[in-house]
Amino acid sequence: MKNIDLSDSALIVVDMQNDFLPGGSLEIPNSDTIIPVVNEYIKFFEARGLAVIYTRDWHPENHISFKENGGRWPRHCVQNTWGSEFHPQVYLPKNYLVISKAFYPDLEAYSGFQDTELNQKLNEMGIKNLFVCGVATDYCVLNTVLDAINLGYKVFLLIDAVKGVDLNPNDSEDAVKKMVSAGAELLVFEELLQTI
Ligand code: VGL
Ligand code: ZN
Repeated sequence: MKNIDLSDSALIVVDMQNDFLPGGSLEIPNSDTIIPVVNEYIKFFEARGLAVIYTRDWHPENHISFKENGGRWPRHCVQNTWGSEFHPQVYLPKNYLVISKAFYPDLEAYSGFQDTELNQKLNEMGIKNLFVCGVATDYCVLNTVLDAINLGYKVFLLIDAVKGVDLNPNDSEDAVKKMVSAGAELLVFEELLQTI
């Protein structure tokens, strides 16, 4: 059994938006399979009065990451469109915080900390431990986790509730290795349940 102190903890749900799920423009294969366990985590945190924070990719139409603008991705998560909305099956508790990122046309931002108020909000709430789930393991989850560790947070990567793009077959696996060697601890929902 792992020794996990849930005080000063927050759940970070990364980019669970329509465009990253099946039927979206940057569909991540099988990403819908993590929705039930993502929801379990959200309900677990909500039930204990712990913070739940959702990041969202929030691009302007002329974003640099789109193929039409010279980038590598199909147009996705354009502000105030269906694609950027949270997937309807992803549970939203009564109280939650949304952090929008990658909203400058000329800047890619995979990390939820880049050009956002996320670190400041977490400091205000006295959060020290972050539990991270969502998509994509090899982009936004990876960069959010690495930034969090560099900022001094203890990070638990919820390995049963992440999914990657895998443009190259091992990208997600490599990303997990990078996060673990940087100091992230892997956790599955069953282990979290055992802490109570
Ligand atoms: C992401 C690719 C492009 C992500 C965002 O949320 O991981 N991936 N934009
Ligand atoms: Zn994006």
